[in-house]
Amino acid sequence: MNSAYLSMGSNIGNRLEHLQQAVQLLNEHSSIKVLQVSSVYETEPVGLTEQAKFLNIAVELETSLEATELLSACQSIENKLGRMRKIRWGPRTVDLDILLYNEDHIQLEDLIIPHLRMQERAFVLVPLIEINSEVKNPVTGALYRDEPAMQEDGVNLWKKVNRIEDFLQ
Ligand code: GSY
Repeated sequence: MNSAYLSMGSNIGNRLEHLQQAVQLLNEHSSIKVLQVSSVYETEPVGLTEQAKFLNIAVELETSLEATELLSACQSIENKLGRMRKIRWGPRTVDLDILLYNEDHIQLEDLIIPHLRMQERAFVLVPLIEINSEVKNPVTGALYRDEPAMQEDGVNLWKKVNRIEDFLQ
């Protein structure tokens, strides 16, 4: 069985509902089991700053899928939820990014793991550290909780989540 961490974000429409539906669809996949969901954080947009605030979460899962198969599963969930992303770095209905897959270092054209620049983004790190404070960059061995980006502003607790069941209801 493989272990993976995902980051999810939404800044269009009913942001919480999009994240809930994405987690539900992941969990309904016959080869994926969602183990943990972080609290929901409202975050200032990074990249294109003139857009609505995001809701972001991190998810831990186990899966028998290979990393590329997990990527396809994530993309099909994005498509099912009507992902709109007309502008690069711009608003999106829901975004599912694979952050870590086991301790693998993957460099394919469409899949880079650890996720590129994840260590520079508080909106990724804060939810991730909430579900596992010991998680390390598999390439450098550095603890993600020690990254300077963890100290940045712009990531605020929006909804505390203690159990997956609470998140999905
Ligand atoms: O990389 C994911 C999409 N995205 C986000 C996001 O999820 N949250 C915040 N706060 N800013 C973002 N900029 C982009 S692009």
